[in-house]
Amino acid sequence: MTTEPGSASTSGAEPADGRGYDLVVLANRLPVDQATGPDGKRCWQRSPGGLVTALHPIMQSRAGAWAGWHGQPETAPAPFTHDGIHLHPIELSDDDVDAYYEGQSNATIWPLYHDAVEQPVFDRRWRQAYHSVNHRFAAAAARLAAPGALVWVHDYHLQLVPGMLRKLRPDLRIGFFLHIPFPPVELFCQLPMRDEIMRGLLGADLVGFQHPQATRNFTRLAAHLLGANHTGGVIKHEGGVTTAATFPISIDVAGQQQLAADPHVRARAGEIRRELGNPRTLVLGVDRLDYTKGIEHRLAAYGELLADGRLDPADTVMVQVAVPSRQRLDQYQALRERVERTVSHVNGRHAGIGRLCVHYLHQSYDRAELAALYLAADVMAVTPLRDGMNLVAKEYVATRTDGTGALVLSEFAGAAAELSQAWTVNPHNLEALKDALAEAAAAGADEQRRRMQPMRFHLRRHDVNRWASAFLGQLDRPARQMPA
Ligand code: GDG
Repeated sequence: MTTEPGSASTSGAEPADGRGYDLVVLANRLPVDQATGPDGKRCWQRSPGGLVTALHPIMQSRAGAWAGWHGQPETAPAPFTHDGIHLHPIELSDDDVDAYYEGQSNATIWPLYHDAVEQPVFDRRWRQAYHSVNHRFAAAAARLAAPGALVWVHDYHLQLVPGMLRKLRPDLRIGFFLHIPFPPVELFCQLPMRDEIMRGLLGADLVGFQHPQATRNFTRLAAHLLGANHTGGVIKHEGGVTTAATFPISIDVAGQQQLAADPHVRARAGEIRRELGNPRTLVLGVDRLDYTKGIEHRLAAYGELLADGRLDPADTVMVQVAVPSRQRLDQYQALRERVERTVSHVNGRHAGIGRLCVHYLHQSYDRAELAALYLAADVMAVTPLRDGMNLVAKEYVATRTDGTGALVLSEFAGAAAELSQAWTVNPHNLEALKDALAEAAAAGADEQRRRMQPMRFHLRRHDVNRWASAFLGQLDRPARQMPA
């Protein structure tokens, strides 16, 4: 569904009774993107993605509001209603985008929280911007929330918000969910903002993580840095109580299965295989072009398998979708150059006329095309060096409704805790990665089904709706009912 920016239909963002909203979601981005409609006019379109899909029905039934950036460094549009959700754009200037978003969020916190697989950059100016943008979000939530409302804050961009909001509105129940890993004490302590971030997070009643290791890292840090007491995930600090718990995110499994059954998607999967010359083995990678995703490790392993003769370049093809991401940052530009060099190296050595070994696609695709790729792929290679969850792995499993397909999955993806029947691997161990890819490529349909079936069973019971209800259900519980 689309709505014109600034049109009359966008009014009514404030509740008529002026009481405020019972559920407020804060995330760096609003759940809509600006697009051009069929009539050539600018409009808003719901963003793709599980978070939006999961929260949509809950937001509608609870009279929810969502505050976030609309994606352009310019004056924020007036609040508007889209698809039954009240949207409140938060303004970011050019400098904010530079310092809060690209700097502190994506050049300091992102690499540090991912095991510092790239060197985090520290800059005082970015920290000031992070503080001031976080305050802008907290102030917006304080204005929007009804008395006693639930406020759900998302991700590493907004870690100071719970503490700031607690001061502004002590009546609220505040939840925070971190979509990325939470690092161990030794790494976190490098952060010049470490105390401020911990105090910010401890402003929440409930802090959720993707993986039990992240939850443990957080409770240990609270004790180590701030001397907080903790038992069984319940942290007591300066008169407040925060529960830390694990809520592994998931996908819209039913929606993914529907896509997998769509005749157009199935036909497209067949067409993709034909266009690739009907290979015996199609290996697929789908990632944002990010240094955490282990794309180089995967390409190196694949190249060596071709060179060793363990995979035959005449009947094996790899498709690597590398969705453009954070392109203004130096580390991402350097990664792109390295990946593109490796792709041409593998193709230069093993391709033939009219027969590539690696199809590298630095583009983004719609969900139907991705689903067709998942259906077409014999082996799905998900090899991050560190990943909060990795939804691509779950999407692949959910799409393979006939139980075929082989998932090679890094043990450093949060998803590995649930998808344990995959070929799990340490992507830093090149020989192990080569073995996992070769074994997955050689697996017969029985072996594939034996592994896929329990993973599919698990996902059907743990979809994104269950994730959202579990988090909000726990947040909604009065504090005295929290485990002591
Ligand atoms: C962060 C954490 C955590 C991919 N290409 C296209 C496209 N996608 C979709 C996939 C998938 C999503 O993007 C990627 O999610 P991931 O989980 O794999 O990775 P991050 O972007 O790094 O997400 C991660 C996640 O948050 C959720 O908590 O799992 O660990 O890093 O759904 O299908 N979507 C479209 N076009 C594409 O070309 N529309």
